Amino acid sequence: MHGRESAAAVLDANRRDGYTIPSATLYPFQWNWDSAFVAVGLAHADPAAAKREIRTLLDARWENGMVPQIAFWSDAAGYFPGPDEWRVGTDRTVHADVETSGITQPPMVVPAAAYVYEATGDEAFRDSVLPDLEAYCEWWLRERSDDGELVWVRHPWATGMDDSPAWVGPLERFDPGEMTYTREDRKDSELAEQRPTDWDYDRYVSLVRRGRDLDWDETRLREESPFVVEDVLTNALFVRACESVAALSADAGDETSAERWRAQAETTRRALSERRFDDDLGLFVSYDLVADEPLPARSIAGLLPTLAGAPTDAQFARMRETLDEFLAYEYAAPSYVGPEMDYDRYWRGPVWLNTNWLLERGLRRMGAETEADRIRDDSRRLLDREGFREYFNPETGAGRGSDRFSWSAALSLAWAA
Ligand code: 9YW
Repeated sequence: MHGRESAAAVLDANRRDGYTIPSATLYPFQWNWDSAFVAVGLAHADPAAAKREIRTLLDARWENGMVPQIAFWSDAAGYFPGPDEWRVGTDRTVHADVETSGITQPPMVVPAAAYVYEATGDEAFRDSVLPDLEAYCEWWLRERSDDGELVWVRHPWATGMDDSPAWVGPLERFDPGEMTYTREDRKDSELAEQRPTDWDYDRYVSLVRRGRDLDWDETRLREESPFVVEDVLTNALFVRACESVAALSADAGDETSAERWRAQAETTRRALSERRFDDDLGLFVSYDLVADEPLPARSIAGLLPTLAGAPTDAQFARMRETLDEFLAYEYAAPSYVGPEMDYDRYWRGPVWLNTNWLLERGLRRMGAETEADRIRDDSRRLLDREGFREYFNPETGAGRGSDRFSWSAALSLAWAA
């Protein structure tokens, strides 16, 4: 049985001082969008913990507005890549002195904070987080957009879908050279086949070292980084982030701000629809700003602009055919469908519950209730069968990656609600 009590027990065990680590065996610090999904799961079950989760993450926000991918609230000696590798220092954060990584993750924290506010109606919480959420959205536009419409990222880890086949093109373009380091995530040799390859990992580490060599200067990184990508999932969540800041601002009585963020959501939504839909593949595709070309791939990320209400009716009709390919598996929805699909390896095919949760919401927004129900039901079946695993084989349902994974436990609570 993997019911409410066991989900709560996993989250309690993974909880530290005001935040929840993704996995005790693998990721022992605070991760950005992991905390956002944890807060969603806790919004009804333990609202005080949900609010703290978001507040603690925002306490790691940089002065320029970026909310980092990792906040190293506890001693990170021996962890790779830890603060010595990122070399960010503690001067960049605005609320707390904490070491962080030098990249961000998809801005799920903004809609998650709005979700927690809707569940609790706690105006003090709203007023405490809104300035940070707005600063984060400002940062995306100021530092990460060439045109004020779509935003870009500069590391596969920042997409949350590290080894997605969509990133092979840009990663192939550069040679990381001889890389010396020890991977933390493959210490357990049984897991080696379920995690990114060394070819990928060398490039992740090389991009970290390039970032720190440029002292995380966004302007220079935009010019010099070999990986600068407009990721469709990040942009879909950016639309949701802008909509959320608009809703919170309106609720707080700031109609000027609300109007501004509503307009920005509309601008990014339209850009996604007009510029990032691939009619051959029948979904949205990311864009490589260095090579100036699209990155065609049947990644689940390409279905998630539904979250932003981005597809036109004609686009969504075409997407339904592609969606059928994702629903053709025993357990929907695989993270990737295509020639390099690998049922057991990370973001190359396994089902993940956070992307399922997002896809379910996206499909409901588009009125596709039957398909949305299927995603929810398959997620529940996986949880019943295997418990709170990190990801799952889409054909056999077998649990993969680490166990007692926080967002899997948290989202099981959301699905039980
Ligand atoms: C990293 C923590 C993170 C997730 C990502 C997943 C993996 C590696 O683990 O990334 O160091 O960020 O791809 O989505 O947030 O669970």
